[in-house]
Amino acid sequence: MEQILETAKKISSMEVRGAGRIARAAAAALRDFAICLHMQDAGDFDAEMRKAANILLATRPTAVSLSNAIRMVLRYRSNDVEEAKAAIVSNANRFIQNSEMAVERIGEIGSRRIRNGDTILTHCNSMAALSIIEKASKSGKGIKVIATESRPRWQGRLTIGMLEEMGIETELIVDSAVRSAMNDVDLVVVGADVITANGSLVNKIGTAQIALCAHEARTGFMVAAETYKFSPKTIMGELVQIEERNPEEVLPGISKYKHIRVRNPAFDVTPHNYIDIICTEVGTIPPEMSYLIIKEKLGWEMDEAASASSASYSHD
Ligand code: RI2
Repeated sequence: MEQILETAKKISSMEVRGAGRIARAAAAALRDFAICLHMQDAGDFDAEMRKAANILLATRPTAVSLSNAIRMVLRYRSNDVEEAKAAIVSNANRFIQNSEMAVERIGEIGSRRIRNGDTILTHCNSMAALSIIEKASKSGKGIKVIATESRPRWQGRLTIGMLEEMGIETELIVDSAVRSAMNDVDLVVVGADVITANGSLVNKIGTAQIALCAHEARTGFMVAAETYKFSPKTIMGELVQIEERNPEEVLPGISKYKHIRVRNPAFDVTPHNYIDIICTEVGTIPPEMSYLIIKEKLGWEMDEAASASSASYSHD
């Protein structure tokens, strides 16, 4: 269980971060854990795998990519430990490969909506959003990017590092400069932690105010989201839990204040009517079609979504 705890620590401390990356890290950790488990009894094996899954699930409560990845990896039915292991290894490898391919494909599809000379605003550090920007630039379109700092974890600094590598002209702004920058923006492109059944977006804190500004300025707002970022649980009416992180991330040394409370929600909710398009690996969709992605692409049955709504995780 040591490797699982190690991966869990990296995910909760955000050493490994980004909804896609954490999903792939969890899939790889479960695969490696299964390979190392030496047990004869299938029931004991299942119980250990469930325990490992629950540890990983508890790390970042908002990102549905994590629970979707874990459910895909642990989709097996066998009373034979070796057969179960083989299924887990193959499921995990397939998930990781598909996830990487999805990011590439999103880049190809989404970049078609970017025109030569466009200025793109992006928030936080999303591999899916950056894939779109990179593909647009590589296809010869002269583009400029405005990147937000993304307080309190400064993921914008990761983004500008990557844009620097790509050779793309970039401006870094503080999060609160978004409205004054918006008049120069042609398209906002952001990633996703969760897309709900009604097409709303849960993404890095600050995304909702960017969407509001874009809406008011009549600027397009595109979301880059692999299909495993869509939440089956929301079909059953469940609300997305917003992760509240350690206040120290916002105000180091907070304990010296007696009357000050710091809130540190990691994500916010952007209503679907502020989103023009969601770019997935199976094509661009209006947010209103999110329900169909959950039903048809993720292939979740209603009873499965219902059981995922219960407090504890369980595999097939
Ligand atoms: P990709 C990140 O969350 C950001 O909110 C980003 O928009 C989202 O994951 C998707 O990232 P965090 O881990 O999967 O920084 O597109 O809290 O890389």
